[in-house]
Amino acid sequence: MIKSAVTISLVKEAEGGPFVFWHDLAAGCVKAADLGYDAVEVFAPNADAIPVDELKALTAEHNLKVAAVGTGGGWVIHKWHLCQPDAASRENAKNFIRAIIDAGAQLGAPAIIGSMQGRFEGEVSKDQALDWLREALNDLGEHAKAAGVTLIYEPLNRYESNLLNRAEDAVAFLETLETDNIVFLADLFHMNIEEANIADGLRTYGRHIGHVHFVDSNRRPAGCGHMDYAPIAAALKEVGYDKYASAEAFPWPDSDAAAKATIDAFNQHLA
Ligand SMILES: [Mn+2]
Repeated sequence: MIKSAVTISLVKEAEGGPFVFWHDLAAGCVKAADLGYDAVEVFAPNADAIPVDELKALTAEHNLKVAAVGTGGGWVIHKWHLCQPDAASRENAKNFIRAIIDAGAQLGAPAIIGSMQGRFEGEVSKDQALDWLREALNDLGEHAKAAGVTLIYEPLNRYESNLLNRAEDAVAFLETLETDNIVFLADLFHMNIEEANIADGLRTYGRHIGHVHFVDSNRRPAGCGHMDYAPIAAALKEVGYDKYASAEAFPWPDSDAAAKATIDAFNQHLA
């Protein structure tokens, strides 16, 4: 059975971004539980800002899980990523992600590498960037495995990264990794831009899908754009997907309405 989750961002610098609830874990957990969500996905500025004990207490009180933790604060706040030309920035990016993997693992939550993958530009060739990404995912994937969690890699659309935009390319890249602990995040907003057919893209990811960002074509909450969810739901069932569909969407028209719209769409299509 697919499980529902909703995002809570604690990152001031990310305001305006596609997260449903903002700045208040306790309030977000109350609302998530009231609407019947199974879990929350937490985006924090860094590992130390993930209040592990508080989150354990809140999720226990409200019968929620932590679906995943984001790592994009390293990019949003520090402009670090895994493919920067200087080794020190790449190392900062890896250390930043490693610490979030460890914090998430204490909550049973895998970390997501999205914007921290970076891009190739200037003096860095695509092959060089992919080599650095491969090395980082092998290292961080094994680190996550030792901590008892998977590591989630999120292919992004062309306006956010020029590394691996499509399912076919991402799966081919996965086959070159040494670690077996990387799973894909199928973000329906990114896939709507890049895939010829979203359902086919989900079948290409197949059993490697470890997380879904459940969102509409315009990054508004599911049901507020022109996404056709019936074939998407059929493809997810076909590949046996049974993890989280998480609302990573703009808080449109506001946080509460976005959370309600998403859980309604989840119950209609994925439950
Ligand atoms: Mn996403």
